[in-house]
Amino acid sequence: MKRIMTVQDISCVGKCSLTVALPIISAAGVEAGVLPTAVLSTHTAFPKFTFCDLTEEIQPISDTFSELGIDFDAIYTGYLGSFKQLELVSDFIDRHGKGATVVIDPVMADNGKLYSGFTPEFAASMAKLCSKADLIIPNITEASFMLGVPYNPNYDEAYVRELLRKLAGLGCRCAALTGIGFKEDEIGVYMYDSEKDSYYFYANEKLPASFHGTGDVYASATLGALMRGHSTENALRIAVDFTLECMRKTMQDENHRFYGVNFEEALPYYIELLK
Ligand code: PXL
Repeated sequence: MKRIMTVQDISCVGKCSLTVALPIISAAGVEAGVLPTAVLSTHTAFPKFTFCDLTEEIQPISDTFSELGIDFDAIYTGYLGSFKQLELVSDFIDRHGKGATVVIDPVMADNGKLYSGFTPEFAASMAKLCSKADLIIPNITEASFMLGVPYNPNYDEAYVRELLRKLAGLGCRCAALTGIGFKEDEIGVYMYDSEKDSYYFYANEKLPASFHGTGDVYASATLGALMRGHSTENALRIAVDFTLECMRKTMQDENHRFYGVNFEEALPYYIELLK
């Protein structure tokens, strides 16, 4: 069985980061190790939240893994809360990621705006971490902040390709932009593989709603599919279809909450997609 390590926060309620990554990666039949970077009462889109920083734990945990010879088939990073954490995670990848697939989801912004607590300087540092990745999965807002270019929601295909080449210029092997569509009713992913010098675009239906946590669902589902042996292209496609199904399930639930998606009800579909 493959074993991965995912580095991100625990938000106790809010269906994002680790509470999404763990069940999805487990459902893929992959052992999910976790390195929690912080404990929050909820994610930061709630009007009030607690934040317990776990930065001090990262180095001793990493040292202990080194002493025990524990390594991983993949390292997947999500929400990281500080410059110090970026440094420590970079070191963690160097020490424990030899031969591993490194997936970085530079969680920090959406819809043209940084999430609470993030700055453009942090985005520039996250861009440096991205040089270590086999695959990065930003949305177009995160990509724009990392590259220091204005957010342009009225993109065309040429613009997306240019942005992807610039992202690959950060040093990662593959860069994928999420939330991309060229028609009103489509949304999906556009990827550039710098080794093959090839592009891949896949979109499915765009629903008239948006939910928190779908980026984390998307990245986790991609990682699970990669670990199950799917190509980067197939993994990105499976994650689009699964995320859409999660949103459908949420919309069918008339009592759905305002945060998070009903990914739990779509896990059987994910397992089918992975076959
Ligand atoms: O879903 C991304 C995410 C993860 N973790 C925390 C967040 C967010 C988005 O706001 O606040 C703590």
